[in-house]
Amino acid sequence: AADDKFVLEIPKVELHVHIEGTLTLNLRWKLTQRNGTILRLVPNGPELHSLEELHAAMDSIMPDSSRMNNDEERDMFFESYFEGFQALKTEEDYYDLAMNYFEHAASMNVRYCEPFFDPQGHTSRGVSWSNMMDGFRKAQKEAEEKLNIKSSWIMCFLRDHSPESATEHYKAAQPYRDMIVGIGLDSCEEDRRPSLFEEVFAQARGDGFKLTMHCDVDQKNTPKHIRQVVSVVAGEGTDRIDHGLNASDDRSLIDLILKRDMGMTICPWSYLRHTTYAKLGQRIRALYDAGIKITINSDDPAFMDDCWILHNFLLAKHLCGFSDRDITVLARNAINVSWAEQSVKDNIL
Ligand code: ES4
Ligand code: ZN
Repeated sequence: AADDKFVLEIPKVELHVHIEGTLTLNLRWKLTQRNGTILRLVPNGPELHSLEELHAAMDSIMPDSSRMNNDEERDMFFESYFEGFQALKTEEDYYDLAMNYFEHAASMNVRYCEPFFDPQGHTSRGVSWSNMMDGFRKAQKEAEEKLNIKSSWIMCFLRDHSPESATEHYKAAQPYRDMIVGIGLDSCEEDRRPSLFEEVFAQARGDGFKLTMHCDVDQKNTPKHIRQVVSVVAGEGTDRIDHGLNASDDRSLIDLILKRDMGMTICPWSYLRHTTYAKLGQRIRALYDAGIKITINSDDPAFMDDCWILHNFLLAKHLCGFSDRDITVLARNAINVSWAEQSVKDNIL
């Protein structure tokens, strides 16, 4: 539609996208063929022998076709997400993964991004830091030169792994610190409160990294987790919240987030499996109307019907009735709460 042209063309900043969640089925098939690895959708699932079988397997677990409840669905998502990691081995694989994302993002006029990566999901399979980071770095440089898209990485710790593992990975990443702007926390939140990771986050803050943490939507204890992320972890809370949509139901949380002027990364497509369109629109709108600097992002496009940042902007627009002026505010929010250098921020919109 003609009015979608504005949403496509506005220069964007993306702050919540898991690079492993951008592994499209086409690319996964290509890497699997190249490396001769076994392809499955989930750890104990049947071996898949063609791109068509991979597509069919993914379709069979997509939320709208399923009879699963929220917990089962979340577990199925994580199983399939981490199984995708199996396709990634060589430096070239990591280059291809990152380049594929940068190309999608550039085509939607993303000018700067801060993608997440999950090192523990790679080192645990015996992949070296240099394969991972050198591949990412090569893609990052090429994307800046050829696609006009700048980037800096956010290293996430898997919250279902131990705090000790997080600390080990934090130390091991130091040779690559020039590529990494922030530290995040992701993976399955069940019984894994943010403050378990206080120590490593405090150290990262002391070393000059920015901090953010996932508070997934409608999990057990979500409001408690949001409160820790805002005001407890690393002494004064983190710098941004990833998701955190439940704050919309709690005026005291909204006030805390406003007081600290924290950004929130919202990924509308990710929430469709939890909720109705009306409720989702209301929640996003409540945060926006309260004046919180929310941003629109894609999360895991390859696991979400191939919906990238543009589709998430369009979904937010239709759910919340955002005008072009609102879209501009959202795009500007992402610039403001990004961790780019001021000179980069000044040259986006
Ligand atoms: C994630 Cl949707 C979601 N939640 C938590 N961690 C994640 N990692 C990748 N996608
Ligand atoms: Zn996420």
